[in-house]
Amino acid sequence: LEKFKGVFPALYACYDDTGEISRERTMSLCNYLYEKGVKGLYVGGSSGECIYQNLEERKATLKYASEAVKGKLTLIAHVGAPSTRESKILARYAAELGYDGLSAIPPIYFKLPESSIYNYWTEIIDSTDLPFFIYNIPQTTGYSLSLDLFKKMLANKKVKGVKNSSMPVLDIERFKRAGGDDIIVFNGPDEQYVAGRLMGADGGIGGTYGVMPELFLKAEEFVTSGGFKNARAIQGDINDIIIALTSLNGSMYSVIKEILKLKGMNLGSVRAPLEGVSGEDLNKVKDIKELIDS
Ligand code: HMN
Repeated sequence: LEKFKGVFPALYACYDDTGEISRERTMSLCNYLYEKGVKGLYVGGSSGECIYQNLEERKATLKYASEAVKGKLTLIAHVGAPSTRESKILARYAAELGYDGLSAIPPIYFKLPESSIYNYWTEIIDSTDLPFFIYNIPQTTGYSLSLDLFKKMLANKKVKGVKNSSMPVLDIERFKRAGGDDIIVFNGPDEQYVAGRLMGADGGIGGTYGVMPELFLKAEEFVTSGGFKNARAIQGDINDIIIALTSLNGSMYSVIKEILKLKGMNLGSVRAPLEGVSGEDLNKVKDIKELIDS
């Protein structure tokens, strides 16, 4: 499981100027993050705007990321989709491409009982031989993974852990305690990376890593070496930046993409209904970039 321990940026959706998935831009973002020294990538998650893309588009992104960094970075494919059928198509495709692991949110839109969530994840898991990581993100799905269902899922040997984006760090401790060294727990809330690591997370997957990979890699280094005072200081810097990123109009991902544009990496914009940055706020983007660079 060593290859799943560390800093995993959640890959941003990369579009061309007409809003279509861009092979070139996806590959250059993957290469950029590889050169920064991250451990792996989480492809097609929230930051990948998965829910606003059709199957062909999601397959294209999975393919381009693997073309860029397969064998160099650990690749996890997020395959959660509205139906079980579509999720399995994505899962099998990721396996064909040679991905290292799979992940999925619980079913969305209809509020389904835990038995349906169990069946959904199990059908995805049964469709390939890949290790599977549950994606717990109650803020967006409305379902908060229970310890009961987690333990039930762990009975399946292909379930190798959870990407936990719920805010209580206690959840990370409980999930890690339930699976110990046999599983990987990924910290989800970037604002609590250091806390998550201390409470048992083996690393993290995050939506803001891509715009400031150096800071998360540094925080990781300090946590590993036991330099907690320094780790906390970096977490503070990270949190100033996250608060700034989420203070403008437009989605956080559009703010991030504007910053990356200023750094010379054009990933296009975000897909509606996510909104771009506009007006006065475009000037503020420059200040946030400076905050990151300082
Ligand atoms: C992904 O799936 O693409 C992200 O990793 C999701 C991730 O856990 C984010 N959580 C939410 O969006 C609720 C965080 O990285 C989040 O963006 C960050 O903590 C800033 O609030």
